[in-house]
Amino acid sequence: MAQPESTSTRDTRAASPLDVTAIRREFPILDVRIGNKPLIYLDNAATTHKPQAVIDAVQRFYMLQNANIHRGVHYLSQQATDAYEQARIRIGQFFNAPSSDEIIFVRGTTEGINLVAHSWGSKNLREGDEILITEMEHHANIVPWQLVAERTGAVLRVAPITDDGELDLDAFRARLSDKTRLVAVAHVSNALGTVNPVREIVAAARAAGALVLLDGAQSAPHMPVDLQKLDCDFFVCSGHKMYGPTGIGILWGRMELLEAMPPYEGGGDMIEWVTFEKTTFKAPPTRFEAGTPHIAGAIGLGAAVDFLERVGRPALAAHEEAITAYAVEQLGRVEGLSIVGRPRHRAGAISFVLEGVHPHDIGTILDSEGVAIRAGHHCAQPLMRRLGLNATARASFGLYNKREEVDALVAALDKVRAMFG
Ligand code: 7TS
Repeated sequence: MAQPESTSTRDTRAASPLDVTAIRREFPILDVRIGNKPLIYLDNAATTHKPQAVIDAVQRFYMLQNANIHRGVHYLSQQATDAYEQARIRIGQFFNAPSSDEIIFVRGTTEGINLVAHSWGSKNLREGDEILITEMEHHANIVPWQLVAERTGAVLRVAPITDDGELDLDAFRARLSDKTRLVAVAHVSNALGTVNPVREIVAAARAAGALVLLDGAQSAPHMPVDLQKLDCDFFVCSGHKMYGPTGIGILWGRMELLEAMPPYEGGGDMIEWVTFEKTTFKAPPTRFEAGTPHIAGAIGLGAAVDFLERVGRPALAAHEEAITAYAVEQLGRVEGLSIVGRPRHRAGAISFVLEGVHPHDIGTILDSEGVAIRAGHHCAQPLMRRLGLNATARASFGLYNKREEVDALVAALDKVRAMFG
């Protein structure tokens, strides 16, 4: 397909040192055809595809290393344990965690937040204490706090966003007080693509004496994440959104906080000593990994971070920034289309509505053109309410997307418009 000239100040080809054609060859699923059309996959905020290296790592585990971990003295058990623990070390390095013992394997972002809410929340929250979130949170960063607030008598407070879909920093600061125990914020909004100002958020929270949990589900796939620079207290993300397997993710927490936190679930592996009267628990991370974990998933996530290191996160971020800017510009030209949210700093996702067409109809018609996007409330119903919408259509980008795919999206949207004339 011919590439149209862009009027964008950022040219993807010039700005991107990524060899997207070569990268695409590493993703077998990108060859799948939807009917007789090539797959145009723009639903990366929901989940990303897996490169061959990740698929191979998972397959290699089941073919050559499969055994339960931490328990056996036999060869395979030691192989499996080594591979699992090596993955933890590599993931710790990838995020520049002070120690890989601070990396806890969980099912994903949702479980990571629930773990903190249950374990840290139940121990530290008292009646009248406050948890501060924002209007743009995913349900995974709302509901666990509501549940712990109900149990403890703590209060959930919400910082508003501006009409551009950015956090209103002054209002955020105004909601902080000596009652605020924890601030829980999306690093990047899944619905709007807004990149939140972490430095300012952390500084303000610290000044109020509150801890900060960052929901990194939508940042870890798109930008370098350096936990020591971010200076937050907890960070959670999902493997499946960063080119790794489903059912695995990480919770990172500062060791002094983790050490003081009670277990989240009880069972095998997390104990030191059990009697019917009393049980003592291992140190983190094992204390928080009861039962047989997703061993293959952790190893697959290790392969995913190796893949991202090889590609290079600054290059990936530059490529995605350019393609997203190009998409904002091209979508802006579609008659009757409004982009929802105009954040100054955006990563990965663009939400939009088309006059007179329900987002679900947009999604269905685009699907018949081979274009996969998402339509709905994006698990952010309070945000939709704030925006006065029931739903949006959302295109979200990954490192393998190219300009021609944005052009195909726009061409398919023109067909939608023609149908609804
Ligand atoms: N937080 C954010 C910011 C997210 O985008 C998501 C998933 C989650 C938490 C939950 O992640 P999980 O892996 O535990 O499910 N977001 C989306 C989405 O935007 N479309 O599908 C899932």
